[in-house]
Amino acid sequence: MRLPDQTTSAPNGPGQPPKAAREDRGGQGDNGGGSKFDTGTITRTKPKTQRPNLYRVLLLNDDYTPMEFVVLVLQDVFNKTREDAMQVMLHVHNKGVGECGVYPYEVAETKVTRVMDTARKNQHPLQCVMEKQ
Ligand code: TYC
Repeated sequence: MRLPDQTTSAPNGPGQPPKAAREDRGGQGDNGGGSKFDTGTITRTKPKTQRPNLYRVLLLNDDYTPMEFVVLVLQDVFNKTREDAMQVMLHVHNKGVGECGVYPYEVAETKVTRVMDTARKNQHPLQCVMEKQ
């Protein structure tokens, strides 16, 4: 014989999501009983590893932007040496796309904006994009 259990028979209050939806989806805590002392605060027992969301900033090739302009942008915006800037520029020129660096979201966004603004001001069609790593 099957007795009614707490989990399935507990009524949901008005406007409350189903009980399962109110609890930690991770299921690691031991406070899921919902006693009258339940504060609704869920304590994670297993520390979650925090990784920053990193974004690759990529430069795209085109037929019109002067090589020297790209090298100067790589030095100025991405703090590359002239030699490294030349190497990245030639890589983009030959392969079509190349990585300028990997950064947290807001840093990557600022660099993309700086490249695009500088290119537009100088009337070059240079394109710079970011993608989640
Ligand atoms: N292909 C360009 C030229 O021949 C040079 C260039 C390199 C343009 C890299 C854009 O991201 C770029 N002048």
